[in-house]
Amino acid sequence: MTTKLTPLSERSAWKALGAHHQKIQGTPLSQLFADDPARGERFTVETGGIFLDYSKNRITDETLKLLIQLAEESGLKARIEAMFRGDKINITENRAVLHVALRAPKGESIVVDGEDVVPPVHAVLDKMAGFADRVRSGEWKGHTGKRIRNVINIGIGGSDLGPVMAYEALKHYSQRDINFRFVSNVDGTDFAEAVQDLKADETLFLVASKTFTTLETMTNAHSARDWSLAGLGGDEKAVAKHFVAISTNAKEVSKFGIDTANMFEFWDWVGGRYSMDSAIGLSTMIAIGPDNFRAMLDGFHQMDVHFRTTPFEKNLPVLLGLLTVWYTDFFDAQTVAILPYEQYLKRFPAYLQQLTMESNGKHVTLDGTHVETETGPIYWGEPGTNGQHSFYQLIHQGTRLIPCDFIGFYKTLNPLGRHHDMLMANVFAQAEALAFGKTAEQVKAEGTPDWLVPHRVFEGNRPSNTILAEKLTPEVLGKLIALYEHSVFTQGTIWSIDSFDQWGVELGKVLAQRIIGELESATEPTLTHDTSTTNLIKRYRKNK
Ligand code: G6Q
Repeated sequence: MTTKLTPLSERSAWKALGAHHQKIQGTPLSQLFADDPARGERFTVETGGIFLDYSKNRITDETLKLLIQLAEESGLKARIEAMFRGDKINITENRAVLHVALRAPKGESIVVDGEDVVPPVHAVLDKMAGFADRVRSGEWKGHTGKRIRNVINIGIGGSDLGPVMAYEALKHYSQRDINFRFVSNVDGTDFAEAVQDLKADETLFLVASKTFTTLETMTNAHSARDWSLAGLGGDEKAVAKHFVAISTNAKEVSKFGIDTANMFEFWDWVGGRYSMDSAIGLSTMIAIGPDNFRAMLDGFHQMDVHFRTTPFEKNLPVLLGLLTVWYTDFFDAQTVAILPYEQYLKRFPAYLQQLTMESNGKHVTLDGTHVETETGPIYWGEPGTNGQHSFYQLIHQGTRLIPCDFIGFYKTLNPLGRHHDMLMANVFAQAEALAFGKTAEQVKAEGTPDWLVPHRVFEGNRPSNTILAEKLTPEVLGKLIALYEHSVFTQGTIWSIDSFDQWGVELGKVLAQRIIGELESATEPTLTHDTSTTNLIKRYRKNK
């Protein structure tokens, strides 16, 4: 099913933005700040303790007005409502997109195909809580009667990146006498290293797979089963005590040998990369406990309400999304750097890579035509201050424009001498240096010899957002993730793309299935690939 859309280039705000860009692109940030002494306070917005300073962006009031007009002309309001209402906005898979239902409070109602999905969401959360409490307290025993000391999540993509990120982000709140590990790669090293120092009778595997057919996950799950049985004397009954499943596919779960009583369900209206707050987050809940998990959901929900009800000019995810469109399409920015100044957020950039790039890495619009502009930028990043000693050079003095999101907190979870002030001084210093740079005159005035001056000039005019919150709690993490989820939604709406499918990952999977047979075949296979692929396969077969 396709809908006819007004092409982006025909939306009047888009045309106006093009002309406006011509007019302001040469105006440096230093000028914009000089012209408006209140800019640093004016271009900020706060909701539920998440503060966004977007003043160091190459925008004026007119830019904002036009970007908001663009959001309106692109039907953002109606599309937000359609998502929250449970309309099947993922048109290529004919699915509703309801990660917002995963954090809807009890008593709310969202109906999909005639069923209110909120009560089942809470039933699964309650079941997860019961199980998590039993594992945490030691009441849940392994096959030999020992308590669980190791929890290993087996999953990949959306069934891995969220759980890993959340575990790392919320480690401060985790139960420290249980080890948490994550196996995703089909490379046997991932599994081998994860279990090499563990005992099977103390180890619980969470097999997290929406489809329960994913090659990597099922291969790892089978190896885990073999490893467990080998360590537990081969008694098949052990599986029930050492394996639980998180899936939408009860049939495949029982086929694997996991009792569906030990299955935690979710639904086809939860996309993989939007699923860390569903049962896919079971490892998170075991680590931090049900109360903290619910606090995280509450954080998500607060940002959902903000996104749905706040006028665009004060709406954090909308502003963040529109700024990304502004740089991607008018300044030809190729990437966005995510720079958390919080060690616990070390996997946050990797998590956001999937969220943003799998969602908006599309070149076809909802009506099946080729997009007219660039879409999803490349997201990447590392925690500060480490990045400063490696790739920041290119952001400061390279030839590319790289909008940056700095994320910092007023308080640290690990107060240690002056560390936190030093850390935060670097956030403010980097954003300042990027925006305002250092002129040749300033460099000369420092006594720099003439020949060296050009090397030491910082052009500045490099945009960034600064996001601040009190401290990294489960609630704040939920808000931050929802902030980016809805920013992605905003971008996808402007570009009129389906941010919720991922057909781009299919072709490689199909080809790999065929090649697996060719690599493993006992007789010489007839290869009909291109000459490069054929040659590589032959070479591998000869040398393996
Ligand atoms: C996410 C994608 C993808 C998915 C994995 C794992 O949006 O769909 O990353 O999460 O391919 O899929 P399963 O959970 O079905 O194993």
